[in-house]
Amino acid sequence: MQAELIVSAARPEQFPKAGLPEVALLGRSNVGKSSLINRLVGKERLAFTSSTPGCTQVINFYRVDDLLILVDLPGYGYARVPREKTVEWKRLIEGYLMHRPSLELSVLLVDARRGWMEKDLELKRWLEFYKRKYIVVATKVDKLNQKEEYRGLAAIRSEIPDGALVPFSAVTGRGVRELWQVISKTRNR
Ligand SMILES: Nc1nc2c(ncn2[C@@H]2O[C@H](COP(=O)(O)OP(=O)(O)OP(=O)(O)O)[C@@H](O)[C@H]2O)c(=O)[nH]1
Ligand SMILES: [Mg+2]
Repeated sequence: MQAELIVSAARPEQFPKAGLPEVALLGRSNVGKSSLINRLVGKERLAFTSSTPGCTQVINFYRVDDLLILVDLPGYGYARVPREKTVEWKRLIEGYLMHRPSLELSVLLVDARRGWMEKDLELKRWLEFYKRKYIVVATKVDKLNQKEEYRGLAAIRSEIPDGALVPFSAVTGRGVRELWQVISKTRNR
């Protein structure tokens, strides 16, 4: 699989020309968006990851095999980001989510241990309101034992209309194949 960064956009004016179908990764800071991208394409250091939340502050567009573009959006819900940054973030993200014609699917990442937080639900309602197609991925499932996982996934599922949820781990690779299947299915519809 070939994957490369095409552009890092700090403002909507810097988005690349819309072309290939795009799949956007959304979720709180530190939930594992960049790690998921790396695992999906099988490259350890394509997207920059960090244990410090708020690491990705721009929208990164990664082209995969001349087939589609994975879009790594900056995470939300990080309290130490100053207020004016939050406003900028909203303009950047909403500018992308509302107006991007090539956006085919949003992947909403939720930490399997924490479940839904208010900001996640806000974003989920927002996607539903604007009729954007999305799927939910529960991240970091490797950190849970069987019982915790069962409970965690059930709690996340309870908020999804059709109950479709992909349990994922960037550490073990669990969910990679299933996520690719979901992505190609939406694309062929
Ligand atoms: N155990 C475990 N750790 C993970 C997993 N995915 C990510 N992490 C860790 O969680 C931290 C954050 O991961 P990132 O991929 O940088 O998170 P992000 O959502 O891109 O964060 P922002 O760019 O700040 O929005 C890093 O320390 C990762 O190593 C996972 O599946 N399992
Ligand atoms: Mg990131």
